[in-house]
Amino acid sequence: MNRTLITVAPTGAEIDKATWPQLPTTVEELVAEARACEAAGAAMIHVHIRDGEHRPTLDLGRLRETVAALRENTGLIVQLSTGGSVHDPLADRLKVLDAAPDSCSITCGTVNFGNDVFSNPWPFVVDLYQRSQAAQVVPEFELFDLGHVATLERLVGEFGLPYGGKVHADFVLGVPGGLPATVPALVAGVQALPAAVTSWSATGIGRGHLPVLAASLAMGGHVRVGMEDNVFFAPRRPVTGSAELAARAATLANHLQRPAMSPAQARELIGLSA
Ligand code: KMH
Ligand code: ZN
Repeated sequence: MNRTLITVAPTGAEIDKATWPQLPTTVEELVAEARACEAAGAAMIHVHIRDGEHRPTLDLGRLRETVAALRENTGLIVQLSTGGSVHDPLADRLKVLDAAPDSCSITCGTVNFGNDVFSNPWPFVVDLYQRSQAAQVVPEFELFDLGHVATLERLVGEFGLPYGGKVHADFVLGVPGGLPATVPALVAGVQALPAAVTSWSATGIGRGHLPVLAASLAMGGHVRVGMEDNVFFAPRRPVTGSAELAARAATLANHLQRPAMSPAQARELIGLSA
């Protein structure tokens, strides 16, 4: 059966805990949210962590503790963000791999990020990619713009396949500065994907969340949901958490006869089964 990988991104680096108290920022809150999302149909978790004041951090000890807690309490594939926040130094972002996750995000280029810049210069992307190969961590290539698709093709062409032999990409649409969260933008991105890509998913930030979710499912893609990308379940109705977003994605996937895949099936999809 043609199944759907649901990835949940419950925290991110941009949403403020004071405004959104349902945002999971402690290890305990993250584990509870992860368990609820797994029960709802998620198979992978994209993780950003926060410090004791709920601010984004890349503290290695905290990252290791988080990976261990998620592995102990869930069956989810644990993907650590190497994107961090726009303020994180590149050197700290490289060190994320030392926390030995199953998977890591690799963003394939620099992009304006609202009033900030999310910096991913080519030499950094190459360094991070080669480190992921050496550390045997399966990357997910984050694509915010069409140029990132071209960079992904160059990366795999020059440096070979990722650890595990599969190429899984994720469109993050709707960041001010990148591709918009619209169906035509998703179609353009998917049409530009290099042949090396073996699976792709998509998420739309904010209002474009549902059109991107539905289009991705209809096009045979996979989906990412969660408070990193979307804090409203409907207009003027804040989410209670990421689990209801995962549940809605699973319901829609069922309707399209592409039910959610298990973590074991997702491992096979992205090259983690070996
Ligand atoms: N927080 C953004 C600046 C990733 O996780 O790899 C970067 C981001 C991408 O969220
Ligand atoms: Zn992220």
